Amino acid sequence: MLRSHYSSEIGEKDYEKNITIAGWVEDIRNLGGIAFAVLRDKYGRMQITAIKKNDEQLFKKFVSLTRESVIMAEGKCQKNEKVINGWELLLDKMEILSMAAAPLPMGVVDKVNVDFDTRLDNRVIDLRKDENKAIFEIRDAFIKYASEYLEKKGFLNVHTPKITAMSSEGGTEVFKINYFGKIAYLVQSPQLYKQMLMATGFDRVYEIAWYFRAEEHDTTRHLNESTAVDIEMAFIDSEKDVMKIAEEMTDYAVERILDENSKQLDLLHVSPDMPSLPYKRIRYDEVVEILQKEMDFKWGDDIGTDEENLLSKNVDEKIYFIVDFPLEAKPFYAMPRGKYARAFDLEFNGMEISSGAQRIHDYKMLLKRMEELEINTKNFEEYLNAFRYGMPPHGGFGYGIERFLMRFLNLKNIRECILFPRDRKRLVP
Ligand code: AMO
Repeated sequence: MLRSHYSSEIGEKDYEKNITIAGWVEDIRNLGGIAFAVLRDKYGRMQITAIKKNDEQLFKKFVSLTRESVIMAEGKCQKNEKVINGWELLLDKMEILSMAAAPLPMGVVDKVNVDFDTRLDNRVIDLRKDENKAIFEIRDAFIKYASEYLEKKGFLNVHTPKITAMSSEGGTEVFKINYFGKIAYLVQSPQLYKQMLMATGFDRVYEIAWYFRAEEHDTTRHLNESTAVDIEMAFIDSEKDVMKIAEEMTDYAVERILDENSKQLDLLHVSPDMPSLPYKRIRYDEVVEILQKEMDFKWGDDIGTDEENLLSKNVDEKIYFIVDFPLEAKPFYAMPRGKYARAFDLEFNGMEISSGAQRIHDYKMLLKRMEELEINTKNFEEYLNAFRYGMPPHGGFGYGIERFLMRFLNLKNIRECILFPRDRKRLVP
């Protein structure tokens, strides 16, 4: 037996014909002489009807099915106006591919709300729900369209190491691992490598990157393992060239998702209306003025969650850049402009979804900056070497995929946007 159709492929042409469908038994009702099951596959659902008097053995096997068992069913496709889609399969033959244990740890179609931890503990079953699948279909679309945009703009897709002996770029704790007796780290971002690649002549690179951060946060917006679209581009004039890519990439991906993924957006009840380009730019100095009206905030302070929330209440746009940060607020590699850094954050409904900068490309200037910040340059020798033999001006950004999705889809917890979240307490499944 082999699947001949997905439920969604069945149409007028198939009525009265023999078809084979396969999937999960979502629900089963035995009315004595007749029984009905709803079979769910990747694209939808279809009713299977079994009649006792047609084949008693088959009927017995059919009604013994537990919810969420996996079957392959063959039979005639017939019209039935009373059921989903207007057709049903009149069962003729059935193969049980996997009988599901009962009871289920959580339901797939039940309207009962289970708590988030139970959902994550049973993520495989949780992901059978249409609305949860839809998040990952949009996630796939976002990555596809962001990549499509970057490819069109001449960016090369790369993969940099995730295990490194080099020190991290700073600003966060990293995971230490034992690498054949040597100390190594899981990278916090591809930062150092993507900059090194600017000395190769690739000019423009991007990576769908993994970030590993040993932060002790336990919030709805932090993960210890997260993903990002990272880019780096050479021969730029300033950070403005990088910001243009960030906003155009967002706009392109959103437009494509709106065109192609209306089914998923409807399921998630979202109709995102994004502002047109260019996105608003707010200088850090203006941010200080806005915040000082309502809270204790000094020039140079970090913009944390409370500050971001307050700021977004005072800014009309839902997505905007914060620019001209104090130099001290940004990592050592950010290009200075007086007391400011040529750096930016992209905020989406009061949460940072991306940050980037023009970087220092001059070897001596970079050394000086690292020394000012009392960074041990010995730990960065390989990185620094890349700046000694010809490094063009460059910049880039890291763009959190889960953060973007959380905001774009109005989800309350970032864990909704990654298949198997890793947080302080969760290492399984
Ligand atoms: P940053 O540390 O700001 O910058 O990270 C870039 C983006 O990655 C996402 N992000 C996270 N998402 C979920 N959980 C986390 N713990 C987490 N940490 C970061 C955010 C953030 O905006 N190297 C620089 C980028 C660059 O300059 O190119 C960097 O890593 O959306």
